[in-house]
Amino acid sequence: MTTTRCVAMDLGSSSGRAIVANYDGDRLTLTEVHRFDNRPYPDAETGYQIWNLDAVEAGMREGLEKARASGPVDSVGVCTWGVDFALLDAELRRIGPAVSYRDHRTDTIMDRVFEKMPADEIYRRTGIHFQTYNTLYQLAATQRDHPEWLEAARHLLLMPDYFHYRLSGELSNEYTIATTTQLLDLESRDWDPALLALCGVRPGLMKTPVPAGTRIGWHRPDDGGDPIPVIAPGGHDTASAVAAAPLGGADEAFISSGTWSLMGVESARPFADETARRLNFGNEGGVAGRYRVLKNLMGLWIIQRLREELGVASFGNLVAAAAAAEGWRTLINPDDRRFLNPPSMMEAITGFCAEHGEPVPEGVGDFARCVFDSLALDYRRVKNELEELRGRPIKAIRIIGGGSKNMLLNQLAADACQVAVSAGPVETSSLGNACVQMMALGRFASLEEIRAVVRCSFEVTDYAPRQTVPADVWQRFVALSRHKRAVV
Ligand code: LFR
Repeated sequence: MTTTRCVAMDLGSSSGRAIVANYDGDRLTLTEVHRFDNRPYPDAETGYQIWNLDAVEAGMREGLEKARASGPVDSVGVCTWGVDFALLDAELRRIGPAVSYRDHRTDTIMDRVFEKMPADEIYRRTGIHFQTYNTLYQLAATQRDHPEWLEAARHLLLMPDYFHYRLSGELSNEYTIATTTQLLDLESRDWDPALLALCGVRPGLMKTPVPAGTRIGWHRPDDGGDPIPVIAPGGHDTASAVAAAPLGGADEAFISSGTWSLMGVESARPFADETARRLNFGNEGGVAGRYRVLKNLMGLWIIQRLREELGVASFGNLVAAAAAAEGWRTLINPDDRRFLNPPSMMEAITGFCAEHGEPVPEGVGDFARCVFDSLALDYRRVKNELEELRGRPIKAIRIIGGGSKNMLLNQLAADACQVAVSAGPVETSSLGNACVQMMALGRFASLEEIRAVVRCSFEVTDYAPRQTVPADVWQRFVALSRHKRAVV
């Protein structure tokens, strides 16, 4: 059988990667051919935290060249983090910087938006969870601070759409990434004009979203080589990750674990009733018409920032120190707003402890352990909420993404949630990205087929609960997790 070779551009909020996926009709393999840093930095002109889109584009082009140098490329597609966007003018030039969702410009804007349309109404229309950084609020901040950018804009492209445009010259908006904006009508799957008006966006700035798996156009290499189809995967990295997650049925929850922990279930129908609204579940659009009924939890971001601040050489050292530290000693609410982007993560944690009477962590191990313990308890909170929402038990949890390599956190998740946890594969965003391209090329007929091949191509590790969480620890966490959440 012939081999299909697709390039997944997996652009994350700390690094970008070009990954070649190979499918020989039997098994899938992944090879990383290029990796580069991608971090927001302060813009000299506006003071905003912004992305260096030109550097990302250069990294992406270099990655594609390396992929071509190593063999024929059947197609290429880009997936990225959610919500951030670029504005283009009538000449297709960028207007203003691409601001990062971690910028503080949206800190107080939600209430201003709710004055114009109540939160319940926004949820009823979109079925999307409230997060300070959703595109809706970023655009409201743009309208407040830089209305001239919106005046001049003729196209709004989410990050994957922008890079698809740079590769192919074609303008498009892809559905899964469009759902992260909180501007899409849940039913029609098209932009909601009333919501666009709310944040000063003229109709026509975005195109009707195309489904994942749509061929956007062609990339014509500078050296005159054969044109390469540019195929939109699930443009949202989480959509791509879940597409490749070998889920074991409707009652298995996923946690896509990386900078964020995205926890939820896959569903054929959205959940946007009163319970879903009260619990703030989002219905992000998935591949093949499915929904990801999920929440964003602060995830490994806190630990990434701590590692930098504490000067710990490797992530493994940090996990080892945490494993040796006392469990359930200090608890935090990882979703507290202060952790979204503080000047110092250590100070943010000690400040939280002082305010809530939690013992202050005393060394690297204590700090890291407090984050892992608290994340595991957060998983339990969301598991309980998913059970309330769906009226049936969650029977198992699958952890995918880079964070699934963290054996301590995997075990803590099994202990806190008291269900079996299965960890892996690791590179699910790239995998799902490439597999959806392969589906568009006719190599796979369905998500089920993709998942069956993923299952026999990659290792997973199973964890069973080993201990239970003391009742008083859980009560403490519940009390702490009620306040000032940034993301859920
Ligand atoms: C994960 C992710 C989340 C999104 C967050 C910010 O990489 O895409 O799904 O909420 O980044 O965009």
